[in-house]
Amino acid sequence: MYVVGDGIITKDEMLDVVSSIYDMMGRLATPSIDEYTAKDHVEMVFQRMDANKDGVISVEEFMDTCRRVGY
Ligand SMILES: [Ca+2]
Repeated sequence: MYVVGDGIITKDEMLDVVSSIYDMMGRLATPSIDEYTAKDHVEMVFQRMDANKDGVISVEEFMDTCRRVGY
């Protein structure tokens, strides 16, 4: 997992991260996961992580979410 240098994560960056996670998991898990599902998941996760609803995930919001969900 990476955190970008500007200290915030945009939805596009989140999609990159989640897509690569899904790529990894897709080889390990069933059923196969397609890009549409990854995008849906990004929307869901993004809304959940963006605590102050400013449309980007700050490092603090990111770390809070990681602590909550345990990854
Ligand atoms: Ca935010």
